Amino acid sequence: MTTQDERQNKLIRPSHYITMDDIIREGNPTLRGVAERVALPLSNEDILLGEKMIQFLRNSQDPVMAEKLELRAGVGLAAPQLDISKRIIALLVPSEPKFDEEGNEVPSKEDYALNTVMYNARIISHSVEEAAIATGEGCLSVDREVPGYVVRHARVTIEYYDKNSEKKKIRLKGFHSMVPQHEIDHTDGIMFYDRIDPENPWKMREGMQIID
Ligand code: SB7
Ligand code: NI
Repeated sequence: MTTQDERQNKLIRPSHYITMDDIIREGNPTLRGVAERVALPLSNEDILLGEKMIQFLRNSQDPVMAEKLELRAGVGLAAPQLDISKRIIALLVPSEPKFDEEGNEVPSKEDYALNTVMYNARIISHSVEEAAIATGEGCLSVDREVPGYVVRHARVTIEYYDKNSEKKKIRLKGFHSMVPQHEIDHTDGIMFYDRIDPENPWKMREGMQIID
């Protein structure tokens, strides 16, 4: 038996890199629980866990590190996926690739549209308009493909606390709003496929924006 604190202490050891072995898979009841808000101001343990989660995402997007550690690429991670039932999410979304006059990609490493750990994040308002990613979604806790539009809000305003325990508000649209919605869902025990129409997974809904 290990307690949540013991698991968290293992994850935040200086020498530890989060890998796929630390990520729990569907079937584990923690993924279906509603996670607890974290205490404010943040504890050092919760700050360090956020840093480890961002480091995991950075490694997962680095071809060399990803191969070495056998990581699946990810743009987001939620603490419940680490069997830590706390409202902590990490987001690392690369910027749109830029191109020069000849159409060649301008390499812009370490350039992120979203690079944040959010504590106690909640959607305080959202559009009536819905949106879905054209190709559907996947999840690091789901080792199979589940096809279909994952119906979400097109635009959201999120309130959260940052790593300095400061209250922040951010408005997001497009793909940038899909990732935190996927992660906030994890803190509420919701899986992406809960938002796919079981009758007709690729059914186009009235007014739904398709993000490609
Ligand atoms: C597609 C992928 C993600 C979010 C939104 C659209 C993140 C996948 C990685 N995760 O499983 C994080 O929970
Ligand atoms: Ni996920």
